[in-house]
Amino acid sequence: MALNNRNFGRTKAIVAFLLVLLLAVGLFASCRDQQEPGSEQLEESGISSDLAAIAEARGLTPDDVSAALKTYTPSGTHDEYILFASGGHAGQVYAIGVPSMRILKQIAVFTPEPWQGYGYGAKGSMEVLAGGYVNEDLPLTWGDTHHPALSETGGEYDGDWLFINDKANARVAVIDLRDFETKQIVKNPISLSDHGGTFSTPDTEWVIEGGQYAAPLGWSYSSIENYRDDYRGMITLWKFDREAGRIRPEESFAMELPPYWQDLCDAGKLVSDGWIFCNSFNTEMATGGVEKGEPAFESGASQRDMDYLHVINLDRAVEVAAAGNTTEVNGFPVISLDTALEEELLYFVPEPKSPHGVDVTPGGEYLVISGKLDPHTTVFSFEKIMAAIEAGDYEPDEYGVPVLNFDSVMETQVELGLGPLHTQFDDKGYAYTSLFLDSAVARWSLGGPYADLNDDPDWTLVQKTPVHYNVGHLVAAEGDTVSPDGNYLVSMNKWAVDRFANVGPLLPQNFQLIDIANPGATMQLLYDMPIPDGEPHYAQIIKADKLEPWEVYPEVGWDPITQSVSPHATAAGEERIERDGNNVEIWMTAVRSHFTPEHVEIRKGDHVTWHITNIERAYDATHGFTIPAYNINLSLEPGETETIEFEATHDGVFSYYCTEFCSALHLEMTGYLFIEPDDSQAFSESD
Ligand code: RUQ
Ligand code: CUA
Repeated sequence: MALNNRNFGRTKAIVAFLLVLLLAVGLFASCRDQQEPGSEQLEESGISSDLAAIAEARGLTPDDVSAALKTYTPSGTHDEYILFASGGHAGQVYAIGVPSMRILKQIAVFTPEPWQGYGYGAKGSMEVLAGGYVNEDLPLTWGDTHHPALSETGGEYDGDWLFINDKANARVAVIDLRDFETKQIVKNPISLSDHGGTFSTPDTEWVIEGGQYAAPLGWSYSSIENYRDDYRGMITLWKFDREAGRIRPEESFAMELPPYWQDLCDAGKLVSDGWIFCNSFNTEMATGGVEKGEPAFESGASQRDMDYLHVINLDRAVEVAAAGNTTEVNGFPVISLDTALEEELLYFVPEPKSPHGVDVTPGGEYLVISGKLDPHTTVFSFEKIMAAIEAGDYEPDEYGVPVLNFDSVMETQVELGLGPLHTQFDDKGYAYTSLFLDSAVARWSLGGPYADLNDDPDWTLVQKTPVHYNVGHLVAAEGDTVSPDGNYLVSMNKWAVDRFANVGPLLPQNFQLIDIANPGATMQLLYDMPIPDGEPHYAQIIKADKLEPWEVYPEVGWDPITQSVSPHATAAGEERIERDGNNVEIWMTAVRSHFTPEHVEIRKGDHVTWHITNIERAYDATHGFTIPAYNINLSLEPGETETIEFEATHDGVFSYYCTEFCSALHLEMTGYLFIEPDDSQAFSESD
């Protein structure tokens, strides 16, 4: 059979390729430190002169060739990991294969996206987007995505859900990893600004959204003169209902915090499960006004040597909220700062100096915090924090929040370099910290329970690798779980400068893949990947085999928002058009290569409700559907039913057609929408 022949041919090709690989890896391992093109060594060792010639012709060093061998992913083979990366102010999320660094999908989240039919008429997606509006009069068509969080079970990514925040408007989105589509956007009811989100608790009961720029809670107004009294920070805990696949705003709550600018958060895990950690900057409470001769925020917010890590007792906060010990802001339950103090929910730990990331070690024992203006990374001990709380080893700050004694809770400080930001972990007792000002990634060894996992001295910088340039976040494989994998690290660089061909003054971002598998070897830079979109903030990398997305929707007539069969599912032969006064309802099917019906006749002024079912069951047999002039474009994946609703405000003849090249007769997959004038005016005059 043809299939078997093809498989046999492929097996032969793979065997041959592996042989070449083995030879090449062995050869290049022996000349690892050579930086000059390696063709002579290649030929001396008697290996294929073809490969040597290619390397020479392309000017490749042995390191280059080994990087190519480690990342090359032959056609038809799949990546070991999937990276979910924020698309920054493009408002989207990227799914990227690792180690190939091939873009697999851009998932539309806060920004309408026509290929996926997201926000161009499909009713479900329009409602998802509208769910995140601050105000119906001010539709939002973008977001600033920062931190994607995979759902977890027992502290391990489970591959079911993905969450992400919108810093610009303080919103949180829920993406279903069965179909990689956004199902829900919730607007934060008390804040217009967030940053410390999203982070998942170890069993995804709660999705964390920490605030950023303090303001009066509930989107209200107060003059900047009243900053200390009226402006506040916040943290919001969104309850996630796994069965429904939705955040439950009615079971969620927030906590009022002092008007420091809360920054990154992380959930405790294992020994620290049930606690949340968020750092902050601008504990100076600088209020800006450089144009009035006041110190600019950048200097005003950088005066103090210490800012505050917020240590929040989540388990107890949940009880306090459940007991109704809250006040309502914009209809949303908020634990007031007074209540948080009475109930002993909130403590501060001094942290140097204008910190950015807070990262909890895999076992939950330590919190790693880097001060942007301090060359050290500071490690705090959860055990020592608990002991200091127990012993009452603290002094109140201006708002009465207990500030623990720094020396009592600090485990150690490790000098890493300039501008340390974020930290990730591997399976061999190392931490990896991004150094923004150095444009480097530092590998350093952990101590405590991690000490025996490697031979390096505890809490010590081991190695630095330059990256290009201005690294923000970095992400390691399964790096936020209780059992990181190591293997790969991606450095998410804000600047690309000279790394790619010049495409004009707006440059792509640069993701750099780094091999961290071998603790004895230097970290090896493997691949530069341009991201032609918003600034990369955070990402998470999951083992690909944990994801089980559908190939086609489970049944024909599937509504991807409810994830069940739509009441408007239409089978072949059931297509029809019904009129009730000015309301016209259409049930249409799509299959290669026609829509049924092909003529839709309505009148100007009609209200149109139009259901389309893709009745295909074949993998990848997606159809599109567009109506000119009405800003409508759908993507109908196999089995999917979509509904559009619009007012026929303009008459004319509109040829709707399939926007996915689905078949040889794709161009014929079309039809006419006739909108008859209510009088004899033509389309151009019908306004
Ligand atoms: S950010 S580059 Cu997480 Cu929003 Cu640090
Ligand atoms: Cu269906 Cu093209």
